[in-house]
Amino acid sequence: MSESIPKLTTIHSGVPARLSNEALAAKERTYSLRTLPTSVPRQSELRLPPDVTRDVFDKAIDELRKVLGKAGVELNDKPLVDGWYMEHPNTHDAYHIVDQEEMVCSAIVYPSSTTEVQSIVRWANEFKIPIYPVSMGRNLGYGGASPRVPGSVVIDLGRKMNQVLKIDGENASCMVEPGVSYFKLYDEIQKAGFKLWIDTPDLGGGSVLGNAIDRGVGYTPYGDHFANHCGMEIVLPDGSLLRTGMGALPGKDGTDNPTWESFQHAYGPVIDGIFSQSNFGIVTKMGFWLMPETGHQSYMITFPREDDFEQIVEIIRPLAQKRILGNIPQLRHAIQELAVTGKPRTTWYNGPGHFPRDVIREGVKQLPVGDISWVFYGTQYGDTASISSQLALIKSAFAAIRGSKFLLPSDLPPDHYIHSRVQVCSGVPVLRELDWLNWKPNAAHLFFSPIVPTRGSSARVIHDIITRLHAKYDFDVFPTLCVAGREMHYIANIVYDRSSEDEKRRARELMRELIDEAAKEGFGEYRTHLLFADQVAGTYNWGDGALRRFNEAIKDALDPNGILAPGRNGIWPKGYRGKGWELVGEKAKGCAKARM
Ligand code: EUG
Repeated sequence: MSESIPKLTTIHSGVPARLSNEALAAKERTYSLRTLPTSVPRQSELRLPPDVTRDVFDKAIDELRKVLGKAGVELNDKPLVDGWYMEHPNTHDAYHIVDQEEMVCSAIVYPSSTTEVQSIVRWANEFKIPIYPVSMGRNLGYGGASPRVPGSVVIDLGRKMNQVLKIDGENASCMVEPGVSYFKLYDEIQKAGFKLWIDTPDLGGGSVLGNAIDRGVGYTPYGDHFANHCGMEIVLPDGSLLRTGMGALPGKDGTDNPTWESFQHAYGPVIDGIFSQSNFGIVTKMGFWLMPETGHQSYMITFPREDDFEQIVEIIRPLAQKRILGNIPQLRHAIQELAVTGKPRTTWYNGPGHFPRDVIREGVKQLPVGDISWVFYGTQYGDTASISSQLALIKSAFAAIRGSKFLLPSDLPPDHYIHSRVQVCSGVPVLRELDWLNWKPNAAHLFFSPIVPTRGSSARVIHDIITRLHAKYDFDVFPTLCVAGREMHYIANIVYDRSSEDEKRRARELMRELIDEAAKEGFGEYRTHLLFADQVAGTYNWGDGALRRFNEAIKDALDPNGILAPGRNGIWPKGYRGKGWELVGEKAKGCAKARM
């Protein structure tokens, strides 16, 4: 099987050489727990775009082949293969929460330049065919590569547009194309010998550009990916090209502006934000700041009682606001200490229903962390003296919690998860987080990701909602909280078995109820799976839907034909509105089967 691990040296989405053994092990474990066949015959034929006949579609595809070449256009008419994280599909959502065949594209196209992206956009306008750009399609847990409107043509930008265009050692910045993964950017920086860090999320296979425009999060001081971008190039829905920030001002003698990757705001309205989590343009280049290498020390603090939760959050708030904490730390529940061992759930529990608290307790007692309820993973940065003064403050603040323990990586065995945290928190992209996926056979995951005030009482409210509803729908609760000084991203990772229609239905119902219950408390999601986008967008309805109307005005102005990613992030072009496309329950238009 090892030769079947895609390598970064042969494909942009591949595994770096340093991780090939780990990747092989991850693949073998995932497949050993799989009961689903690799693929099943398609139930229905090629899924056409809405209101497009096969004849018109074929003619349109012929036209596109003239521009992109035969190999640049691929019909989605073969059996669907879910693959695994490093060999993910661009034909559908590998982590399908509806029928595997429900959210499929009609074709995938592979532009090799911005000019070709512009041609594709003009083609879409001519034939009124919806297009759906993905950078790499690894937005797993949020919809993967699947389009919101079935039958759309997916533009796989990354396959051929995957260059690190620039690394500037002095300015500590870079400019990348959509197909550059964290793995690739890291390798290129090492190869070139720059003493610069990247900022990576928990898994390193995603697109740097794609994650940032979905406003993803990482764990060095540069962890807010969108906040640390600088400069964009965008293909607009009419096929024209735009540069934001200082990039709008041409450099000397036709060069790029010398401060394109240096100053975000430039002059006039800051428009970069409207190209994140939207369907207003296709980002083909994006600049990022890189952090100069520095000293770092990761640590964990464990807490014995479930009820320590509120106090932990109260202690984090001032430490984060004063920037004593070095990064966005993660607070995890003890059950994650079991999950990140990579062992299946049945190692500890074979009974019915969700994982009982006393079984978590018995499980963690056997681990080096012992009988705990919560774990805080933090990292401090700088020289030895400043790290030790920061740590003194942090230790004394958390010492207020009886029975809390402070541990360094050197206090834990070499196979403990903390060593993976050390890498992530110093900008080294990894694969370790995949171990969660051995929890169940055929496992897939879905994230519920509300924003909640960094306040003990609010933390309790959201945690109780999440715990109660997970119990109602029979799912184990995996809380990971990324806690900042004023708000926290509470990420509840719903792990479900893709072979079970019943689990998928329960996962959907759980999500829908979570979104509604959280919204009643004023908590909204920072990001969501594309099938919940309408519902989440609908909760941001202050002023009788003022934000939705504003987004629609922009959408209609920029994309009058409604060809670009209709429905993404709950923004529908005028041609789709009020026709039943919005999905807030189990049914919506455009779906082959009644049940979504
Ligand atoms: C995680 C964090 C996220 C997210 C999805 C997953 C972490 C998983 C902070 O954002 O959106 C361990």
